[in-house]
Amino acid sequence: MSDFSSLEQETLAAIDAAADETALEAVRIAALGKKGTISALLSGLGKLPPEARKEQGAAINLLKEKVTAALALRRAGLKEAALQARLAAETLDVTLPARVSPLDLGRLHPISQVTDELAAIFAEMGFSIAEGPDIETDDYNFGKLNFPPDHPARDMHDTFFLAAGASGERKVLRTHTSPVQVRTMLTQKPPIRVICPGRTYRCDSDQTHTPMFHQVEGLVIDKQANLGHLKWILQEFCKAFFEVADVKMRFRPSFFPFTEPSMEVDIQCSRKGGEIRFGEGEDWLEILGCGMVHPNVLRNCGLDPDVYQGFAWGIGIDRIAMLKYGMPDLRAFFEADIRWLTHYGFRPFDVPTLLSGLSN
Ligand code: 2NL
Repeated sequence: MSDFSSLEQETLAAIDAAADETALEAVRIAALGKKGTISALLSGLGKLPPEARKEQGAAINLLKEKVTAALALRRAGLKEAALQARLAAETLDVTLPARVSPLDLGRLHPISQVTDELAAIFAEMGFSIAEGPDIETDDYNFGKLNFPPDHPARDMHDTFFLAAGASGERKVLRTHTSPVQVRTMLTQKPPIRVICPGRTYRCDSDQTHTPMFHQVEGLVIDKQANLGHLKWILQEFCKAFFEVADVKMRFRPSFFPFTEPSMEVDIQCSRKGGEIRFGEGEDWLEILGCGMVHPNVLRNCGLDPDVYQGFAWGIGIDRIAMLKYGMPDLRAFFEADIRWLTHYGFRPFDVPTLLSGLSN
């Protein structure tokens, strides 16, 4: 009589050692598959004499039953272990606080916020927004705006000049947003009411100047546009922007090549304990420049100064943002420090409107 005990031991050991259902299936095929060890024994039975066949047949069948039972047991064990592992891995602690969404974490830069506030204020007064390229021609940035060829603002110290192109034309990084208004006058028929917010560049860097800064300029062109309208618009703007019921303003004569007359505007404020407040107090703070568009500028932009007149103004966005939101250091605006942005930034869905409030 043959002894199948070593085959039995090996097969049962392999069943025990199978780490997962795939490995177990391989063991099953090696023993009970068509070419498996036990199947081979069974198909060898036919060659034996009848007595031996009966005896061996019974022994092989017993082995087969043991192996089949061991396979079933191990398979059930592996299934249960896999289920337990999945349950452990997919456990969800419903008592944990909800994850903070990116919408709650993200912040708008104060410059974006203030630009949106300006858009809301001037949209209410019927202005549209115009934009233009940061890289401008010398003519749009200076020439059309009545800068004499030797004007100091064209000097290397203020203007970033780009290398001359094939035509010999030397472009500049715009030093103000006025070229956007030039483009507007050249392409649109009056009446014109636009504001032009955007980046501007001057080769200047210290505590209160950065080489890139932001400006918003406004332009109104019509047959009767006059200084009375300008004063009213700026008054309404200051009240809306600084969110105060009333504000005193002071217009001082000044000079810009592109306006005549030209004025600088101060607004009333109080300075107590290092804090600036608007709409109260006896101090003055300069916030913008303005004037009637120079007839040469109108002419340069295709408008007849005997038919049309207009006014314009320019404000530094960074500066009024610092004033309104009490940010003491201009340079922090451009340092991309997430702690600063978390402190001074604005929630993206708190869209400023005059109805819901600009800044709350
Ligand atoms: C300032 C002064 C100003 C303008 C900008 C302007 C534009 C055109 C024609 C006439 Cl196309 N004027 N813009 C006018 C007066 C002042 O800005 O100190 N800004 C910070």
